[in-house]
Amino acid sequence: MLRALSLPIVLARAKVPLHARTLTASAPKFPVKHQGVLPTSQSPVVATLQFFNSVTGGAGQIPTYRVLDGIGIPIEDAEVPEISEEFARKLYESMQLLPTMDNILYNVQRQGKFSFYVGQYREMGVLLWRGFGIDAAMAQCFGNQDDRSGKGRQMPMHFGSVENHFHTISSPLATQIPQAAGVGFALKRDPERRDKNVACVFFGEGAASEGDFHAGMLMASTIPSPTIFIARNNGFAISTPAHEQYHGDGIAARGPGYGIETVRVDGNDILAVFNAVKEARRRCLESGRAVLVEAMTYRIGHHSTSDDSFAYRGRQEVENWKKIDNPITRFRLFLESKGWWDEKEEEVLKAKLKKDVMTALKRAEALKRSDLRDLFTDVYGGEEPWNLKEQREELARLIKKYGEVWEPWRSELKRFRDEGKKLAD
Ligand SMILES: Cc1ncc(C[n+]2csc(CCOP(=O)(O)OP(=O)(O)O)c2C)c(N)n1
Ligand SMILES: [Mg+2]
Repeated sequence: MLRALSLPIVLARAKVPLHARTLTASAPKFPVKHQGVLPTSQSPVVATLQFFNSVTGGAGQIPTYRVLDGIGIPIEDAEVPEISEEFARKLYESMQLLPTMDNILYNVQRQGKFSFYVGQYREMGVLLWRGFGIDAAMAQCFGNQDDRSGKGRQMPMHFGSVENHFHTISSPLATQIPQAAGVGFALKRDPERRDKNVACVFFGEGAASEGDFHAGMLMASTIPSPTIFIARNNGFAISTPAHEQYHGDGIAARGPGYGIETVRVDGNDILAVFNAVKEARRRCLESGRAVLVEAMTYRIGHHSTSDDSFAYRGRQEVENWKKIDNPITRFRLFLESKGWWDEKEEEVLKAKLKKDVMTALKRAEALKRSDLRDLFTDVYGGEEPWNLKEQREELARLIKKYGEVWEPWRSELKRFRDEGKKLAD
């Protein structure tokens, strides 16, 4: 460091690699008049004392990209993506499926049929779009024998799917972020997948306050790793409003600090999200580097079944948000303007989705849980470690002693496919 500082200031602009030059396109606008650059960076040398607290250098906030206005009409100069009627209808149907599931599962949890429901895990939509299926989602929530995500060992809503390339959701906030940077890097190292696949990670604006967010971004920018970071800024981390979570310009402002291409998008505008993420993916693949997308939205529901959000926000505020910028209504109005949708189809779809979800629910409810033995499998590779062996044997001993004679255990055991009989070696 000292040696670098004592070097004479180089007046000619340093030759910078192509990726560095493209990444500086979104950097702050520095004064035009400058006297060369430092020998160790592209930072222009100026005689004016100036402080910066945001990537825009005081020129205002990072803009939000939008295609549709609040009533589904493309805004001036917006580029409407070329999507077919079939594709657009599929998008709309998937958008409607998610709240249908939310409503029904929320009530089911309230009836005590499973432990917990967390409505803000919007990633279920990604899985449903990829064909995970309502049955698989229900099986996971009930933790029954058809639960391929985790054989009933995860909390409800913690999906995972090998077929759909979806890493299992985990509750500790932000742990997925550095993992994703690692996955992106691994994809790049694999000759079969290099230049074809990227990693994509979702997290809330609250999770972006964790150290793991910064570790993941730094890692992805330095390795570098083709990873798309998608921050869902829904205004709340449970009860903490966004304005108490950060002082800067949201999550997007952090991207350029890491030299990461960044875009802020209206998360309630599906066409804007579609364009932004498609372009993010293209850039990610082309440069082999990370991209950050901040999607702005508002959490209409409570955080989870353990939360009553009216303790910290007004009912009217929520009611207003349901109407303003409602992503489903906006897209529906767009479809109607194209002649791709009408009131009748809306009714038919809603009835069908409700029926599909109820059928899946009844099916999932009736199924047994996986083998109790599965509690001890798949945790580690290779031989069963001594501590798991010890715990498994103890449970087997207790079941032998109380399983038949103590009613709570007798009825509970019947809910498992093996009724706890496979526990012993
Ligand atoms: C490390 C860690 N700390 C605290 C929690 C408790 N917790 C669960 S969700 C949540 C808020 C998350 O907010 P955000 O990332 O904005 O996601 P949102 O719920 O809005 O989708 C908190 C604090 C946790 N799961 N993990
Ligand atoms: Mg949030």
